[in-house]
Amino acid sequence: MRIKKVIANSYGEALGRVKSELGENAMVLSTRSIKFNKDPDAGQCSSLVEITAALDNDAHRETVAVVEKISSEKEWMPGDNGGEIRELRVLIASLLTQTDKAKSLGLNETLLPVYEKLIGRGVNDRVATRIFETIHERKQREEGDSFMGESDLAALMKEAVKCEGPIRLESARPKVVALVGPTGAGKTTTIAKLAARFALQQKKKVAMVSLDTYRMGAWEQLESYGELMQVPVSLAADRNEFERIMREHEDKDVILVDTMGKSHRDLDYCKRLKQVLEAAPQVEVHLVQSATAQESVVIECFKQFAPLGIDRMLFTKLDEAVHFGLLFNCSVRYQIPFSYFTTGQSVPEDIEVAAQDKVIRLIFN
Ligand SMILES: Nc1nc2c(ncn2[C@@H]2O[C@H](COP(=O)(O)OP(=O)(O)O)[C@@H](O)[C@H]2O)c(=O)[nH]1
Ligand SMILES: [Mg+2]
Repeated sequence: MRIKKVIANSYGEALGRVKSELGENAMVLSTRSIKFNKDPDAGQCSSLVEITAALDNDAHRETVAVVEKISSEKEWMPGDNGGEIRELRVLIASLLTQTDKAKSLGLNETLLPVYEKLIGRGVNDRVATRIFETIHERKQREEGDSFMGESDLAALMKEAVKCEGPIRLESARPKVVALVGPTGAGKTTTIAKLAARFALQQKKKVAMVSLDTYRMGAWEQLESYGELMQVPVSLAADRNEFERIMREHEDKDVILVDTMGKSHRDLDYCKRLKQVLEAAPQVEVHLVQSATAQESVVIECFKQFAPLGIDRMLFTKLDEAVHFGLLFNCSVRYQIPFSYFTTGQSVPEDIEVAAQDKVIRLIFN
């Protein structure tokens, strides 16, 4: 990386010199205003501008961060000059659009802020890059600058989000749905919400089964919901018991299976769970995760639970999440349909069927 400091009378002049000395791919790392008294007797004060810039083709991401930082840090500016900040942003944005990465993604002045917005909303860099590569390829195929901006981007992203609607009940046999996932993700609460949907709203025959023999209180939690809704709740300690309970509930429309909360680091746990669930060959597995979880933890969970065969992704605690890029990242990475989103602790209200529009709105709004 080549680093260069330039001092000039104005931002425009300093950026012009950066460009001419380091070339089109130069990136601004920091800017500073230097005040000095031209003529102390006359009280005349003037200022110069110092820009530190670097030349590094892979530093696009850092530069995006620098732009964000510059716009949030006003104290380096002489006075509170909004006009100068805007002018500087425009100049920096035009510099950014000249980097190799921006060029390869077709990030012009319209698209660069949209790219930045996606990154700011938690869409990861690799996923965002893939989106803009697709847009760029489409534009080149269609020979024209038909891409308008955020609304087109939203439409394109919508295509990548899969939703399969609510749990579909089958007439021939009970539908068996198991919620799996890390401790505290909201499995038991969500089972109660689903049971209420089916039993109270749709007047279906419902049973709840808990495989959570590990946590004190987990069973009582489900049982008290069962009592309120008049839905039977059973506890299965092993595969034989689970098989027996399945036979007992052959007349039901839907059997909702709550699983134990164990750490995603317990690798044997998934093996044991798989053996038990195999007693219900048609089981539909929903992986439950919190929308507030760290992406690295979410990725680990997908790895851990993958041997069960994950049919749906179910995200909880949307009410507590700040950014929703995680949902989109998971859509692109795993291509598994969403089933439901939960939005609070109230049973049965705080649950909704997942929808493509909702995911996109959450990301952009
Ligand atoms: N804010 C919020 N809290 C939730 C939501 N779903 C569950 N919870 C809370 O998360 C905690 C753990 O839920 P629980 O169902 O016991 O998780 P489990 O260990 O996966 O069974 C409880 O305090 C729930 O009330 C949700 O959508 N939003
Ligand atoms: Mg639980």
